[in-house]
Amino acid sequence: MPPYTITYFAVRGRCSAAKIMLADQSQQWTDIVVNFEDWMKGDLKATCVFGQLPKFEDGDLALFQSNAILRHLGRNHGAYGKGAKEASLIDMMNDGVEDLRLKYGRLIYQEYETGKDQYLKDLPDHLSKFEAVMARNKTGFLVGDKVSFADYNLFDILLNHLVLSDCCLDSFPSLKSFVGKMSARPKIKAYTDSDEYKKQPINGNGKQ
Ligand code: GTS
Repeated sequence: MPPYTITYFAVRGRCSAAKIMLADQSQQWTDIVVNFEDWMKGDLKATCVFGQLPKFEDGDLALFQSNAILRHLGRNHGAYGKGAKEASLIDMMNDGVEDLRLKYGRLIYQEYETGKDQYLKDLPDHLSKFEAVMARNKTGFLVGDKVSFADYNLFDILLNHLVLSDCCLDSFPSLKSFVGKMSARPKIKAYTDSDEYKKQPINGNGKQ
């Protein structure tokens, strides 16, 4: 039995970064896929701490909140920096990814038809912050010289943005190189090439 279980809807959504991380760290997990009709019955929702998925189980530990899940995996698999300072910087960068993910989610779920042009105009300003950190660090990772959970999270949200606009990284050489190198990591490539990954839509409303 794999040690981890992930309960979520049939989308990549907020689980994709964790799954990419698990694949890259040679970990296995069991997926429990919840369909919307079952979710609407409310029984599972009532058991979720914040009434939402994803739910992540590591043995008898049940976790909610996708970023708490990433942090847990960072601790379990040595992807949380070397020492307290790096860990704090990784937290900071992951919070920056969360800010971008929230903006992306607002576009996808609330403003896709009316807000896409403006979103793409504003995007370089957001990406430039990550570009600066990545360029300054020079290791190909956000913090330190080893991949962290924040890198997997950034990688995942950048993949979503490349679907939104395939040229969005053209002015950001460090981010473009980061995505190229992360995509080429053999276990990530095997996972993102898999039917399991490809068959799932990025978002629940089919917009991307
Ligand atoms: N902050 C939470 C996290 O990061 O895990 C947000 C979780 C969340 O928004 N879950 C949505 C949900 O459960 C699904 S998704 O947005 O991740 O696709 N929605 C159903 C509901 O009843 O709220």
